[in-house]
Amino acid sequence: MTPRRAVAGLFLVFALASHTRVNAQAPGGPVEATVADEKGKPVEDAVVSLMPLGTAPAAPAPPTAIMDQHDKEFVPYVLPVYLGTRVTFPNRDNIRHHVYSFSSAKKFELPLYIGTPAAPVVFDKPGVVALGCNIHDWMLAYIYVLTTPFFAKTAADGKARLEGLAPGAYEARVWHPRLRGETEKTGKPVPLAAGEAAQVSLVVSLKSEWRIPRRLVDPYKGS
Ligand SMILES: [Cu+2]
Repeated sequence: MTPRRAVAGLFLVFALASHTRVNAQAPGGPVEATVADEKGKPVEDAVVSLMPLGTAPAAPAPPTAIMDQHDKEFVPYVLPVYLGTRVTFPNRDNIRHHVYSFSSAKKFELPLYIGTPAAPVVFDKPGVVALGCNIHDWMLAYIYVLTTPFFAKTAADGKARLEGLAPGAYEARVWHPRLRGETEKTGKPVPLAAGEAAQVSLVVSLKSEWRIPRRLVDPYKGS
């Protein structure tokens, strides 16, 4: 074999080896999730998560997320985050807000401020954190802290899409601010094969809406 052929042969072996390796790591999914209520109406702002049933995935580096305050509302209404996420609370209004939570998953307070508080708030306990503002009673939002990095929030059509998953066995769960019952009991198995999409439909029972209508308490908001 000439040296040139040997080099070409080596390259081919290397290319085949790396190709095989890529195949072995081909991701599963995407997973298309649909959330509806008992009447079949799509549910927006539901958090669909996938709990790995086998070996736990490598934990990602502590992520960051943003909970805005804009036009005297929290944006978004529901913010799902992975355990350990650092969340900043920028105030985009030219008036002051006073953000607080009494939830056991994270009790904290950001006293009256304008702009962005210097230190983010770290969400290091799983569960539901209900946010409020001391000045504006109607301001309400939720940070939902998950123990899995695989989650997505449903849009107005009740659909959420999860990507970048390793093949394996998962359990799909759903959470919503008005969910009746426990998220742990919403579980549905989702087997995920390499390179194959999967679908999961989740039906939830929701409590009725209890938010204070802003127009009743905000003198500056049109009737
Ligand atoms: Cu406020």
